[in-house]
Amino acid sequence: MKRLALSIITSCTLASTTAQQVSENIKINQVGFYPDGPKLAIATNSSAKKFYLLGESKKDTAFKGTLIPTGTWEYSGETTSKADFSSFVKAGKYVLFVPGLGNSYPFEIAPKINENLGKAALKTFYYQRVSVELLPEYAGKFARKAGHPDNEVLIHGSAQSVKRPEGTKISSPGGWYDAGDYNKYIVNSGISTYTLLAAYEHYPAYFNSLKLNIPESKNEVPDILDESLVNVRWMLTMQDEDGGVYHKLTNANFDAFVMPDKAVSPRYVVVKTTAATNDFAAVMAQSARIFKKFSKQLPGLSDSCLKAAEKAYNWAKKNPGITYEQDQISKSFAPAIVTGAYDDKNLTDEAQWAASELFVTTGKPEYFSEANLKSTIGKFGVPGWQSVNTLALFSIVSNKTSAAIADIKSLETELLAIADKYKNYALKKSEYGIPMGQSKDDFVWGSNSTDANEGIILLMAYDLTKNKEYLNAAIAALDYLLGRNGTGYSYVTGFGGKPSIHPHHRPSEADGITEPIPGFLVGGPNPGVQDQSNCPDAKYPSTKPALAYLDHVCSYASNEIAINWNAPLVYLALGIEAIKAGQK
Ligand code: 9MR
Ligand code: 9MR
Repeated sequence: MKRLALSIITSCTLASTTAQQVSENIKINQVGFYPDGPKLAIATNSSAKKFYLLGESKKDTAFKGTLIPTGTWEYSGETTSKADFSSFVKAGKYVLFVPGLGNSYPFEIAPKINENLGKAALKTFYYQRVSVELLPEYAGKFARKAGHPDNEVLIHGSAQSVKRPEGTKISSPGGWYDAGDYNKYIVNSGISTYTLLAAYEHYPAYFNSLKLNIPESKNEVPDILDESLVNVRWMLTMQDEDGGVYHKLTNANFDAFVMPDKAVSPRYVVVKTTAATNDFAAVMAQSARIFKKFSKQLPGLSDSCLKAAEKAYNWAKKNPGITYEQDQISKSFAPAIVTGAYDDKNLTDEAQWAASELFVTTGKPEYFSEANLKSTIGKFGVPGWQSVNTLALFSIVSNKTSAAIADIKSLETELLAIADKYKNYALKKSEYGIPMGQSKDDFVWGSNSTDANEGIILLMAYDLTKNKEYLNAAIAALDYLLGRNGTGYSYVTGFGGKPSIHPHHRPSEADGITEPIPGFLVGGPNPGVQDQSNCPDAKYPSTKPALAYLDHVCSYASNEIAINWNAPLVYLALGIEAIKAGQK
């Protein structure tokens, strides 16, 4: 009798502990949802039939629903059930309870739910600034000394010219650190800067009033443009007198994991390449038209950008096939350079992008014919640093450039066709209800940026059609990054109940502060595991595409941060905010 009573008590206690426990098997956006937006969670490896939405006290059931089994996600190996509570609209703080599993991480339902997240994601660019001190009034506890003055950068043998022989010193300060490392790469700067400027260009009313608390916040230029300008100005210093643009400004080897001011090895600019020069031309052409509206505040800037763009474009036309060959360069010149390559053998998309941006800015039809976008219909894809012609599509479609009118319909149709692929997959097929994972190839180095860039395509399609399904699929792309994914992590530092906490990011590691700088999107699952040798003491928990993620500082192939990953997060989170606020 006594024994029985005891065992009843034990099992009751167990049941209630389960009820209180956070379950790793409930995948949900850990930041939260808009009251009038879609709300979905995924229960994995569970046979439960019902789910319960509980208030903060975890006692009252605010909503009860049926779990709908959806099968097995091949990229994670989990069986999945959907918990859809979109019809529940009351703002507040909640957890989702699934019998047999436990509670989800907490989340909120609130208007403007992505505002703080989006602002933090944008503020990371300030934290990546090169050559300047970060002051406590803007950086809080992450204040730090200036690093890498870059006012005496050496011309590497690979970059020498008659006017600038090897060893000549040039000044090329400022810009943003690329990633977890301290180098600056034009190719990756191209898409990153474009994406922030495009966010402004597509949602000007929203960004006109968005404040980030950066040193320029009090001037009369929107903060997102001030921040972008930091990198635009650096990029301008990377153009040689003949119009060509150096591929990167770099150390010979990666710096140690020290704060920026402690990293003092010599810096070089290396060979001028076609990709870097055309990416530069595209961003300068885009800058010229955006900063034209601020010619009172920034006199002469727009003209300088356009001149630089045209000069670069002409250089690339004369030098259409110069790829970046790091091994070759290192064999021919000293020192050998072993930092990021951003090498790309296909240079057509860069030329198309540069011509298209010049067309949108100048209206000159010859640029449009040179871009020859028609030849790519049916072959545009998700943008990335290596694949930039879809950015041309974005600019032409959103600017409705008149001379292109005859062709604009086919470009719009193309954009919608790509978006449909992701919308239909997310809303009709995906076990997780996400655009991500339609193909195994989505899970590459920096896979989280694939997801965010898919989100941008969906927002562009929403903009064109006002069909809410595109918006909902874009929100699902953000849900993925914030917890509704195979690993259950929120891949944005500082956000959610289970955020990434050990990014491969030198300042976050070396600053002596426990938590990483907030707002960074880590690379995400990548079954390539190219960093195995750098992680002798830590193992990826799985090599399944959606689970191959390691929250360890050693893991640069799954847990680094990078400007080209954060920029689409900014666009996605704040683009959604702008739409929800009715501010185009
Ligand atoms: O920190 C570097 C990171 O930014 C790069 O993405 C990565 C791949 O090129 O390399 C990292 O540097 C590592 C180097 O490749 C090997 N030695 C250890 C370095 C720091 O972990
Ligand atoms: O994001 C880049 C990824 O697509 C490549 O596969 C990888 C290896 O070449 O390099 C990544 O870029 C890194 C760059 O080379 C150096 N800075 C850190 C970048 C992010 O890891």
